[in-house]
Amino acid sequence: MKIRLIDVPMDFGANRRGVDMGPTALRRAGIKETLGRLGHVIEEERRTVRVPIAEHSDEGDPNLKFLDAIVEGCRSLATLVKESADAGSFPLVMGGDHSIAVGTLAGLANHFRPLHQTWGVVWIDAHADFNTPESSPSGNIHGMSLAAAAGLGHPALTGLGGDDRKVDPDLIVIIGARDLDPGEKKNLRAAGVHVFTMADIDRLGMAEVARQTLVDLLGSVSSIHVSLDIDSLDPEVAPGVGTPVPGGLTYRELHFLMETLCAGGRVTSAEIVEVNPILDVRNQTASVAVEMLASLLGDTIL
Ligand SMILES: [Mn+2]
Repeated sequence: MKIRLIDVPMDFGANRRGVDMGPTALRRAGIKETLGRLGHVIEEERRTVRVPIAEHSDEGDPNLKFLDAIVEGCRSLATLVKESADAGSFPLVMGGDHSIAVGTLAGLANHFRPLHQTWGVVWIDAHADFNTPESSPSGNIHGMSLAAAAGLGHPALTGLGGDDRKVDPDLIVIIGARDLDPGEKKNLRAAGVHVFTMADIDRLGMAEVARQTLVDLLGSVSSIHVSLDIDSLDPEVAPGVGTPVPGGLTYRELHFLMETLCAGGRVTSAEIVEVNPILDVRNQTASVAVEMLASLLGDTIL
């Protein structure tokens, strides 16, 4: 398979500097070599997603911090993601904070729409990123990106790259959630997004969660996008994240989920976000992220 690496050094959506170095950390952890060894042809997206420097930028509305800078970066990312998918290359977007999903999902929507193809999103995250400016306690846009893709929130985000709704909320599955804001919970219920919380994973086991995701919830779609927020893992496994939440996925649970998604044969794009090397321990979090992506992209035990 052809895989196109797209670097997005974005940190405007989070409240911590450092996540802009995520793509560098993933490269140091050998993402290119690891995926190459699996037999993939790795392409480099050489055009840069323009992200201004935070200290030179104006925060703007405290309920939508750095909206202009994020919209600018996401617009250019949407174009690169669409072009990669149109060219038959698997877009692998390397963040950056999770606000970049606004761009990734807009690009995918613009790719799939003319093909009349149905597609779904598996969002693996400690959070749901389903806030609106009204419900968000922090005003950080990385907590609003999935809602925006589902058509909820500020028009500059929901309308980015075209139509207001990028993804049908019925075809969004969140896995690993354990830290949701009160207004966000209401948004999720009203939209009809399916959420597997950590408690669901405890009760059902990851094998059953993966089965329900692929068969019961996304059985009808021809393509699946995987958005992997590395803070879905327990902070003991992945300490280099801006918003760690205890009680997360084990190394093995996430690995098994990646293997099962791969075996389903319908994953056609992915993004990895929130790797923050300045909060990390010897690049451990980026290394774990690379191992997880390798499993998503065909690495098997036997
Ligand atoms: Mn997230």
